[in-house]
Amino acid sequence: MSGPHLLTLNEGGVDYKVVTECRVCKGTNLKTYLDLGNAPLPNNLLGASTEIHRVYPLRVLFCQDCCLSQLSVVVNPKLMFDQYAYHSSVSQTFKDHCATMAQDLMDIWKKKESPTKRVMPMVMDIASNDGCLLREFRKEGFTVNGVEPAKNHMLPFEDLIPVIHEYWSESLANAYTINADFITATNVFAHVDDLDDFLRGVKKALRPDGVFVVEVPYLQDLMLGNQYDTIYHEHLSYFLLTPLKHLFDLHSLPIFRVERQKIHGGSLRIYAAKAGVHEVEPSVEQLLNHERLMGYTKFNHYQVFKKNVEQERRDLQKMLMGLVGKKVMGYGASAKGASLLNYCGITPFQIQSIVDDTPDKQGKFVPGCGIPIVDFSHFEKERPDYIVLLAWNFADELIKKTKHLGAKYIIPIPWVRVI
Ligand code: DWN
Ligand code: ZN
Repeated sequence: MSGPHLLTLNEGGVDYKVVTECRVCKGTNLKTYLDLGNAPLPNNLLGASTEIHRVYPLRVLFCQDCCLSQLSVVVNPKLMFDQYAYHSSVSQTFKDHCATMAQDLMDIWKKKESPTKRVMPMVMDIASNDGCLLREFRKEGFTVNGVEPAKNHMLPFEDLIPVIHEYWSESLANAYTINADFITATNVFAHVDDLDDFLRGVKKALRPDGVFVVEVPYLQDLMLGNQYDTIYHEHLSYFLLTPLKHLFDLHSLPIFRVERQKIHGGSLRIYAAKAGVHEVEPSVEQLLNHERLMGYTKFNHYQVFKKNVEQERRDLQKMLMGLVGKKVMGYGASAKGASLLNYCGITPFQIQSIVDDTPDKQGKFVPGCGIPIVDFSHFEKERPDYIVLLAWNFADELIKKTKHLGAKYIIPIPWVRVI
């Protein structure tokens, strides 16, 4: 949807490519089930509301061969991730999730019986962002290493955590002797175009009996929770277990356990290892059956999503138009927030500003809709009548921090409501 300052699409330019084959199975049986129009890159925040920026088509395709949902274009990752405004440590809920994950992996390590077991397990976190998960691993007693392309995510020297500032790839794995007991990749697998190269690198960097742990937003939760706002250009793939199993089998890295996690509106955590190392647990077959029985392996199942999304857009627009004249602020200048605001055509006319506790985002503007991002003190100064929770996945945490303001809350997902 067009916001106030959009440019036209860069047809034929070099900053994105059009997807013609499925990134998992290489099939060409791809069918569109959702078109969200043209959208800007949600974390490429603007220095001024009038700053020029580009938009790209935002369309989701379903592969009728392996059931992977994927965007119809791939934007050059360097445009999105060389500088990355998102800092995962800002959320306490996510920090707690990381602490639990570190304990879970340490439990696996403690139970492991092997004559070649190290004293301290070594974990490498791919796309380590601001080191949120690495710090929790270190507290648990792991030796830690990070890989993170964003140049603005250099960890302070005092942290003593080595980070390779590159994009993960097979050639990077070849360039270093890594030999990790665990490799983790949370909220990055959906960002990756060449998953084959990524997995070849993982296989190379993992010890023979090492474990690879991936967390991705789960497509079933996205559909059931009407989380259309989590569709944006950073997320190239929307995963079910079905295509993930297909992909990991192709690389002889069988998934031996799968868990559903609550984080980020519902995620899948999968555990994989080299063939023959771990017995495959029943959780894998159970979830595959569930996806099939619920209809997720058939295109028809996805067609209702479009109607729900359009209805939600109308409802949000109607509610916000009804509040014009009131003070309405947002909380959480999330990527999903930018996606939602652009799709729904919201401007500073309806939401005057958005508070975000990430210093890198403050003083900037959400691309497309031009809404300013401000620091927390603005809540105290402005005393809003309504706060729109644009990071609804952290609603409890955001409400706890703002309860004293006495504002009403608007939660836009899965359906627009005021509490
Ligand atoms: O995969 C991705 C996910 C995991 O994270 C990305 N591609 C980018 C990012 O998506 P997002 O921006 O939608 O994620 P969050 O974590 O839902 O964003 C929350 C936003 O809210 C951040 O900008 C931080 C902010 N926030 C805050 O200011 N105060 C959050 C909390 C909890 C707070 O107390
Ligand atoms: Zn496919």
